[in-house]
Amino acid sequence: MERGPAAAGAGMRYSAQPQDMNNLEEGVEFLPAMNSKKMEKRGPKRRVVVTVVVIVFLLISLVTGLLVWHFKYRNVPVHKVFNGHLRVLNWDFLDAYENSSSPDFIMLAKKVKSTVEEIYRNHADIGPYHKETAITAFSEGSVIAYYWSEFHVPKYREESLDRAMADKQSLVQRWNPRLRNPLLKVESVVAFPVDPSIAYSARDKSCVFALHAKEGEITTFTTPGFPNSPYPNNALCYWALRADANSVISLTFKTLELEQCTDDSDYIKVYNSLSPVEPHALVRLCGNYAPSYNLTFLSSQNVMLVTLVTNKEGRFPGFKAEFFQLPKMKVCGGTLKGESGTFTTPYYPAHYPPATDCVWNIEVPSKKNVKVRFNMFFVLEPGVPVSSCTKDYVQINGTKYCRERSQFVVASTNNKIEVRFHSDQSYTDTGFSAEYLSYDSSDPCPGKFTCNTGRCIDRSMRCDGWLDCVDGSDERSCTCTDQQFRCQNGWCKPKFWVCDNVNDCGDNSDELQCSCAADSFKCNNGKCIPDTRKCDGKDDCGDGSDEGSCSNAVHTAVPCKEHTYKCRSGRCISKQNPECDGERDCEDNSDEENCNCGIRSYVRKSRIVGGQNSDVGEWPWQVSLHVKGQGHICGASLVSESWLVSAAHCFLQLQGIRYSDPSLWTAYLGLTNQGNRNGANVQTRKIKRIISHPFFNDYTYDYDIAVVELQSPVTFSSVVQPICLPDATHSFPVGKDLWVTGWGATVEGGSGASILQKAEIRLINQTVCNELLTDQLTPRMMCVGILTGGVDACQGDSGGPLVSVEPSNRMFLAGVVSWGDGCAQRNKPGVYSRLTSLRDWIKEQTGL
Ligand code: 4AZ
Repeated sequence: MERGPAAAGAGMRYSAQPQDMNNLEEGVEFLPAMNSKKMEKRGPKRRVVVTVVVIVFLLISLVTGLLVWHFKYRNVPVHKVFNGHLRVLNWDFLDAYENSSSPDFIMLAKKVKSTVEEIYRNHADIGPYHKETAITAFSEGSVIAYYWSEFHVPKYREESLDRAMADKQSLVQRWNPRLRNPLLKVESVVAFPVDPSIAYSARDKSCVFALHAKEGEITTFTTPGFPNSPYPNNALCYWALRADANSVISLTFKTLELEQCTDDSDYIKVYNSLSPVEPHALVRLCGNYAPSYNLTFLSSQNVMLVTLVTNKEGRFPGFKAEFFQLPKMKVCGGTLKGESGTFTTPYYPAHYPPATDCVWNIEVPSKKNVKVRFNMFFVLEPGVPVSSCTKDYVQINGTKYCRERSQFVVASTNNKIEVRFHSDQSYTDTGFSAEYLSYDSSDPCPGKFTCNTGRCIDRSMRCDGWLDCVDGSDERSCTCTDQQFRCQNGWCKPKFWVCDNVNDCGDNSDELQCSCAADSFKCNNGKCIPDTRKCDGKDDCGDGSDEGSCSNAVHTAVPCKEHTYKCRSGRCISKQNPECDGERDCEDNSDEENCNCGIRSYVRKSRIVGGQNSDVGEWPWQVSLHVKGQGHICGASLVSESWLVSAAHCFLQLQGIRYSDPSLWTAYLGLTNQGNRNGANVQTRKIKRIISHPFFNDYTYDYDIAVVELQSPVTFSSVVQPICLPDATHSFPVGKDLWVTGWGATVEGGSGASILQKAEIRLINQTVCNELLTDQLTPRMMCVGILTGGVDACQGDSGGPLVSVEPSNRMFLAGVVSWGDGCAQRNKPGVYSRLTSLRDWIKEQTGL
């Protein structure tokens, strides 16, 4: 807008120009035109002069152009910094070398510096461009010196400098005839280019720390100000860690909370060297990690460097880390004999050290065969092509294994097997935990089914519809039972998976018979409507699903129906599940209010695979309700600072005890392990009020819901967060995977778990489930489970959350654990109170 008048002004000035020129023409007297005849008369002499002048002029222009190009473009100096290290052979290490201001350090640094400068001088591609070198540290062996060197090199010489610096043959000490015995004998000079911004700030000593491990002690260090104030912005911090000679360092980050990872976010890098060079980087960390995530790293020598690089914004707590020294590992691997046994990568589950090679020679009794089962396998390194294992790997019978893998088995056809492990200089992972077993070649899995991969699985898993063998061999050549549906590709799947909107067969044949005609739309409730009625602003399905996910839908007001979302203003919008999805759908933004819920604080979860133990902070809304003298009785979900949602049946009078009396109960929040109720992050609250639904029927368990008010509000933290309550119109489609959590019995009739358990289960069609559960379902209930059995909630899980991860990644409370016909039995899914049917009552009671 501001450019308008100026442009108009400019236009006016230009349009005035012809007029001005006319004015000028009036007063200007032109010289008389040259006479061509006169020119000719002056003859060839004049022509030669003109030609010479023109040629000279052209030559001057050419030279000037070349000079400008040379100085401005070709000769433009590039600023380059290299980090490196070298070994001094004829020198002994002194403790004083750990202190860069000690006279001993300064003296040796001077000598090393002049040796490095001499090496550079002797190389035509390096010497002329060298500006400065500084020695930053020394470590044992005899003496290893760490340095950085700065160069100013013209652009066209940059490549040859890079090549010379990367070539170990060129960075060698030349024999100098003047100095028969050089003062310092150096070898293994290596250098790597670094980002100049990192190298430069190393000169600022305000965030540089040097620490030496003390024998038998753990040394702790933190980011500046941790935990009371955030670490500084625009900072570069260095922690040089050292241990005694012949020791290695074990470093563990106890807590780590940095800015969420993006390309230019704050990060920590740990190096297996005192030089921050990429080929020696062990790990790059950003974001936050669950406390149970293993963040222990091992060095291969007695030094390590931790760097923190921060950008100009953000306030994050930082880290607390500890390290100690260990004797250097002498051998890795060995001979393993016997029927069976276990072995792991060094220091498992800590990250294995870099530059390590181990060989295990396994031998079981003759006449038997041997197989190795990897129960955990994390050998993941960034930058490795998908189809190969070029860096760290495990090798058996000539095949290399790397990356993250779920349980796998490698078998041998005789009684011996050799397992090799290799880690290179950079980036390490947690490694593997494996067992070896001898087996009879005629019966590799006694009492079990043998997958084609060699893995043994329970016989009950054969032909149950689930792919338990990674190659699917447990589901091949099956005869489908009465309760199974035969897919077109021959697989057998439980009949209840048919028409559940999930392609269970793989060829979609379980979803075909139930699809609507070609020009019609299938609603989430199974109803078919003509395509033309989709996204027309009217709820034609009856569940609003035809008006959800309408691309570019303008959420103009539509007539309010049972399944349309009502904004606070009273207007209804056609979008399905608009609450807290990050988009403003209501004019008054009421769909995005009160959305501080359903998000976990920890982004990186622990990599416990196969197990059902939860991580600390994984379900921060999970509450454990205890009764005095009886321990954990029921679960509940935190929905605000002061309110919980639980099941009404938890508060029934039983054996003369009035469980509806609030004074009997204590709520534990932020709890994962029942044995750790006094943990620092656990919050304990007494109960002020218990309000059970007035229609709760203790025979049918209809309306099995209660809201519980805490005596004082909790403080939200990394392990205490509320879950989102869905709107009454929220749709959870049949077939959706949901999570149930609790400390209930792990087998029917068994005892409760001490670690919070989690299970992923599916929402089952209401009609199908009502048939399975002999007509016991009411509209306030829903069935969720795995119909083949084995995964379910159980006694003690009651009152606890059933949550759904929505497309926005926010989690919503879909149900409350209520009842079931036993636990985890085939075709007997668990029954949950349906949150959406009870939502209005929750609002009436709590205002939420
Ligand atoms: C119970 O007794 C209970 N299988 C809770 C859930 C289920 C069964 C029993 C579902 O609290």
